[in-house]
Amino acid sequence: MSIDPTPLNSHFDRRSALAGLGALGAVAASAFAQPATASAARPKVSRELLTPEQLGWDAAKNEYALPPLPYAADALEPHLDAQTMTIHHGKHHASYVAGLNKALGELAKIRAAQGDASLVKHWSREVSFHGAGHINHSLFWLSLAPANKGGGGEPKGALADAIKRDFGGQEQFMAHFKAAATQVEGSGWGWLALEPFTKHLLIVQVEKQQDLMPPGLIPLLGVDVWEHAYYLKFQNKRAEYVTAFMNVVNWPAIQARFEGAIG
Ligand code: MN3
Repeated sequence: MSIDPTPLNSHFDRRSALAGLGALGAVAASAFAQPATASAARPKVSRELLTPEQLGWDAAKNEYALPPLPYAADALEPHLDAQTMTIHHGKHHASYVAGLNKALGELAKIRAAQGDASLVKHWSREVSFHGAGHINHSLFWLSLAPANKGGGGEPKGALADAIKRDFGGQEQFMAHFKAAATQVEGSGWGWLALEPFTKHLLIVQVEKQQDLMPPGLIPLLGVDVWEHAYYLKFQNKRAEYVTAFMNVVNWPAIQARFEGAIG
Protein backbone atom coordinates (compact mmCIF):
# COMPACT_ATOMS: atom_id res chain seq x y z
CA MET A 1 0.00 0.00 0.00
CA SER A 2 1.25 3.44 -0.81
CA ILE A 3 -0.31 6.25 1.14
CA ASP A 4 1.61 9.25 -0.01
CA PRO A 5 -0.40 12.14 1.46
CA THR A 6 0.26 14.39 -1.52
CA PRO A 7 -2.23 12.82 -3.95
CA LEU A 8 -5.01 14.32 -1.92
CA ASN A 9 -4.31 17.56 -3.66
CA SER A 10 -5.09 16.11 -7.03
CA HIS A 11 -8.74 16.08 -6.04
CA PHE A 12 -8.90 19.74 -5.23
CA ASP A 13 -7.74 22.99 -6.67
CA ARG A 14 -6.28 24.04 -3.38
CA ARG A 15 -2.72 23.06 -3.31
CA SER A 16 -2.00 23.91 0.25
CA ALA A 17 -4.86 21.93 1.63
CA LEU A 18 -2.55 18.94 1.81
CA ALA A 19 -3.00 18.70 5.49
CA GLY A 20 -6.49 20.14 5.67
CA LEU A 21 -8.04 18.24 8.47
CA GLY A 22 -11.17 17.44 6.57
CA ALA A 23 -9.02 15.73 3.96
CA LEU A 24 -8.15 12.91 6.27
CA GLY A 25 -11.29 11.06 5.43
CA ALA A 26 -10.02 11.17 1.86
CA VAL A 27 -6.77 9.57 2.99
CA ALA A 28 -8.71 6.63 4.26
CA ALA A 29 -11.02 6.53 1.29
CA SER A 30 -8.27 6.70 -1.30
CA ALA A 31 -6.14 4.23 0.61
CA PHE A 32 -8.97 1.81 0.56
CA ALA A 33 -10.14 2.40 -2.97
CA GLN A 34 -6.89 2.48 -4.90
CA PRO A 35 -4.39 -0.28 -5.52
CA ALA A 36 -0.83 0.34 -4.42
CA THR A 37 0.28 0.79 -8.00
CA ALA A 38 -1.98 3.77 -8.62
CA SER A 39 0.15 6.87 -8.91
CA ALA A 40 -1.72 9.33 -11.08
CA ALA A 41 0.09 12.49 -12.04
CA ARG A 42 -0.63 15.27 -9.62
CA PRO A 43 -0.21 18.99 -9.91
CA LYS A 44 3.07 20.44 -8.79
CA VAL A 45 2.83 22.56 -5.72
CA SER A 46 5.17 25.37 -4.96
CA ARG A 47 4.53 25.57 -1.25
CA GLU A 48 3.07 22.86 0.87
CA LEU A 49 1.55 23.19 4.29
CA LEU A 50 3.59 20.20 5.41
CA THR A 51 6.11 18.23 3.43
CA PRO A 52 6.24 14.43 3.57
CA GLU A 53 9.50 14.83 5.50
CA GLN A 54 7.86 17.08 8.06
CA LEU A 55 5.24 14.38 8.54
CA GLY A 56 7.94 11.74 8.96
CA TRP A 57 6.71 9.88 5.89
CA ASP A 58 8.91 6.87 5.09
CA ALA A 59 8.12 5.81 1.54
CA ALA A 60 10.25 2.66 1.83
CA LYS A 61 8.30 1.42 4.83
CA ASN A 62 4.97 2.90 3.75
CA GLU A 63 4.49 4.42 7.15
CA TYR A 64 5.02 7.50 9.23
CA ALA A 65 7.68 8.09 11.85
CA LEU A 66 7.50 10.64 14.64
CA PRO A 67 9.17 13.80 13.32
CA PRO A 68 11.69 15.31 15.76
CA LEU A 69 10.90 18.48 17.65
CA PRO A 70 12.37 21.40 15.67
CA TYR A 71 13.99 22.78 18.86
CA ALA A 72 15.06 21.59 22.28
CA ALA A 73 12.26 20.58 24.64
CA ASP A 74 13.17 23.46 26.97
CA ALA A 75 13.45 26.04 24.20
CA LEU A 76 10.00 27.51 24.85
CA GLU A 77 10.55 28.01 28.58
CA PRO A 78 9.27 29.74 30.60
CA HIS A 79 6.09 29.94 28.51
CA LEU A 80 5.76 26.22 27.73
CA ASP A 81 7.65 23.90 30.06
CA ALA A 82 10.13 21.24 29.04
CA GLN A 83 8.45 18.35 30.83
CA THR A 84 5.13 18.98 29.10
CA MET A 85 6.87 19.37 25.74
CA THR A 86 8.79 16.13 26.21
CA ILE A 87 5.73 14.07 27.15
CA HIS A 88 3.47 15.79 24.65
CA HIS A 89 5.82 15.07 21.77
CA GLY A 90 7.42 11.81 22.82
CA LYS A 91 4.31 10.10 24.15
CA HIS A 92 1.14 11.76 22.90
CA HIS A 93 2.23 12.72 19.39
CA ALA A 94 3.98 9.37 19.07
CA SER A 95 0.75 7.58 19.90
CA TYR A 96 -1.06 9.31 17.04
CA VAL A 97 1.68 8.23 14.64
CA ALA A 98 1.45 4.66 15.86
CA GLY A 99 -2.33 4.71 15.70
CA LEU A 100 -2.32 6.03 12.14
CA ASN A 101 0.18 3.41 10.98
CA LYS A 102 -1.82 0.70 12.68
CA ALA A 103 -5.09 1.77 11.07
CA LEU A 104 -3.58 2.08 7.60
CA GLY A 105 -1.97 -1.33 7.99
CA GLU A 106 -5.23 -2.94 9.06
CA LEU A 107 -7.04 -1.44 6.06
CA ALA A 108 -4.30 -2.83 3.81
CA LYS A 109 -4.83 -6.28 5.31
CA ILE A 110 -8.55 -6.03 4.66
CA ARG A 111 -7.88 -5.10 1.02
CA ALA A 112 -5.70 -8.17 0.76
CA ALA A 113 -8.52 -10.30 2.17
CA GLN A 114 -6.43 -10.96 5.28
CA GLY A 115 -8.42 -8.85 7.70
CA ASP A 116 -11.91 -8.46 9.08
CA ALA A 117 -13.85 -6.42 6.53
CA SER A 118 -16.55 -5.68 9.07
CA LEU A 119 -14.01 -3.42 10.82
CA VAL A 120 -13.57 -0.99 7.93
CA LYS A 121 -15.70 1.55 9.78
CA HIS A 122 -13.59 1.23 12.91
CA TRP A 123 -10.24 1.54 11.13
CA SER A 124 -11.48 4.39 8.96
CA ARG A 125 -12.43 6.31 12.08
CA GLU A 126 -9.00 5.53 13.48
CA VAL A 127 -7.36 6.97 10.35
CA SER A 128 -9.35 10.17 10.78
CA PHE A 129 -8.60 10.55 14.49
CA HIS A 130 -4.95 9.51 14.55
CA GLY A 131 -4.21 11.03 11.15
CA ALA A 132 -5.62 14.35 12.28
CA GLY A 133 -3.68 14.04 15.52
CA HIS A 134 -0.46 13.46 13.62
CA ILE A 135 -1.02 16.39 11.26
CA ASN A 136 -2.21 18.71 14.03
CA HIS A 137 0.84 18.04 16.18
CA SER A 138 3.27 18.23 13.25
CA LEU A 139 1.85 21.68 12.50
CA PHE A 140 1.80 22.60 16.19
CA TRP A 141 5.54 22.20 16.82
CA LEU A 142 6.36 24.14 13.67
CA SER A 143 3.97 26.91 14.75
CA LEU A 144 6.12 27.70 17.76
CA ALA A 145 9.55 29.22 18.24
CA PRO A 146 11.57 30.45 21.21
CA ALA A 147 10.65 33.96 22.22
CA ASN A 148 14.05 35.29 21.18
CA LYS A 149 14.16 33.35 17.92
CA GLY A 150 11.06 34.36 16.01
CA GLY A 151 8.44 33.49 18.61
CA GLY A 152 5.92 36.02 19.82
CA GLY A 153 5.13 39.48 18.54
CA GLU A 154 2.61 40.04 15.80
CA PRO A 155 2.10 38.90 12.22
CA LYS A 156 3.21 41.13 9.39
CA GLY A 157 2.51 41.57 5.70
CA ALA A 158 -0.43 39.98 3.93
CA LEU A 159 -1.48 37.99 6.99
CA ALA A 160 -1.62 41.12 9.13
CA ASP A 161 -3.71 42.77 6.41
CA ALA A 162 -6.09 39.82 6.29
CA ILE A 163 -6.42 39.78 10.08
CA LYS A 164 -7.29 43.46 10.02
CA ARG A 165 -9.82 42.88 7.24
CA ASP A 166 -11.50 39.85 8.78
CA PHE A 167 -11.23 40.52 12.52
CA GLY A 168 -10.73 44.27 12.78
CA GLY A 169 -7.13 44.05 13.93
CA GLN A 170 -4.61 41.99 15.86
CA GLU A 171 -6.10 42.88 19.23
CA GLN A 172 -9.56 41.71 18.21
CA PHE A 173 -8.13 38.57 16.63
CA MET A 174 -6.18 37.69 19.77
CA ALA A 175 -9.21 38.16 22.00
CA HIS A 176 -11.41 36.05 19.71
CA PHE A 177 -8.79 33.31 19.28
CA LYS A 178 -8.10 33.05 23.00
CA ALA A 179 -11.80 32.95 23.86
CA ALA A 180 -12.54 30.31 21.24
CA ALA A 181 -9.65 28.12 22.38
CA THR A 182 -10.46 28.53 26.05
CA GLN A 183 -14.11 27.64 25.48
CA VAL A 184 -13.53 24.41 23.54
CA GLU A 185 -15.77 21.83 25.17
CA GLY A 186 -13.57 19.03 26.45
CA SER A 187 -10.44 18.13 24.47
CA GLY A 188 -9.73 19.91 21.21
CA TRP A 189 -8.10 22.77 19.40
CA GLY A 190 -8.62 26.40 18.58
CA TRP A 191 -7.68 27.12 14.98
CA LEU A 192 -7.04 30.14 12.83
CA ALA A 193 -7.79 28.80 9.37
CA LEU A 194 -8.23 29.99 5.82
CA GLU A 195 -11.57 29.32 4.15
CA PRO A 196 -10.10 28.68 0.71
CA PHE A 197 -13.15 29.41 -1.43
CA THR A 198 -13.56 33.07 -0.51
CA LYS A 199 -10.09 33.30 1.06
CA HIS A 200 -11.33 34.65 4.34
CA LEU A 201 -9.84 33.87 7.71
CA LEU A 202 -11.93 32.04 10.26
CA ILE A 203 -11.44 31.02 13.88
CA VAL A 204 -12.98 27.65 14.61
CA GLN A 205 -13.15 25.24 17.49
CA VAL A 206 -12.25 21.62 16.89
CA GLU A 207 -13.24 18.88 19.31
CA LYS A 208 -10.92 15.94 19.80
CA GLN A 209 -8.58 16.05 16.78
CA GLN A 210 -10.88 16.88 13.88
CA ASP A 211 -14.52 17.02 14.90
CA LEU A 212 -16.29 20.24 13.83
CA MET A 213 -13.63 21.22 11.28
CA PRO A 214 -15.47 22.44 8.17
CA PRO A 215 -14.41 20.72 4.93
CA GLY A 216 -11.62 22.37 3.01
CA LEU A 217 -10.42 24.74 5.70
CA ILE A 218 -6.68 25.20 5.59
CA PRO A 219 -5.24 25.19 9.11
CA LEU A 220 -2.84 28.04 9.83
CA LEU A 221 -2.41 28.28 13.61
CA GLY A 222 -3.78 25.84 16.11
CA VAL A 223 -3.51 25.75 19.86
CA ASP A 224 -3.86 22.31 21.41
CA VAL A 225 -6.18 22.58 24.40
CA TRP A 226 -6.19 18.94 25.41
CA GLU A 227 -5.24 18.84 29.07
CA HIS A 228 -2.06 16.94 28.17
CA ALA A 229 -0.86 20.14 26.49
CA TYR A 230 -0.91 22.25 29.65
CA TYR A 231 -2.02 20.52 32.82
CA LEU A 232 1.41 19.90 34.38
CA LYS A 233 2.20 23.61 34.43
CA PHE A 234 -1.16 25.36 34.28
CA GLN A 235 -3.53 22.79 35.84
CA ASN A 236 -7.08 24.00 35.17
CA LYS A 237 -6.04 27.47 34.02
CA ARG A 238 -6.48 26.92 30.30
CA ALA A 239 -6.76 30.64 29.54
CA GLU A 240 -3.34 31.27 31.08
CA TYR A 241 -1.88 28.51 28.95
CA VAL A 242 -3.36 30.00 25.78
CA THR A 243 -1.89 33.38 26.72
CA ALA A 244 1.52 31.76 27.27
CA PHE A 245 1.20 29.95 23.95
CA MET A 246 0.70 33.25 22.14
CA ASN A 247 4.09 34.42 23.48
CA VAL A 248 5.87 31.76 21.43
CA VAL A 249 3.85 31.72 18.20
CA ASN A 250 6.16 31.55 15.21
CA TRP A 251 4.40 34.24 13.18
CA PRO A 252 6.83 34.10 10.24
CA ALA A 253 5.92 30.41 9.84
CA ILE A 254 2.19 31.20 10.03
CA GLN A 255 2.65 33.99 7.50
CA ALA A 256 4.36 31.55 5.13
CA ARG A 257 1.47 29.08 5.46
CA PHE A 258 -1.02 31.84 4.73
CA GLU A 259 0.88 33.13 1.72
CA GLY A 260 1.24 29.62 0.37
CA ALA A 261 -2.45 28.99 0.86
CA ILE A 262 -3.73 32.10 -0.88
CA GLY A 263 -1.36 31.51 -3.83
MN1 MN3 B 1 -1.74 17.19 21.94
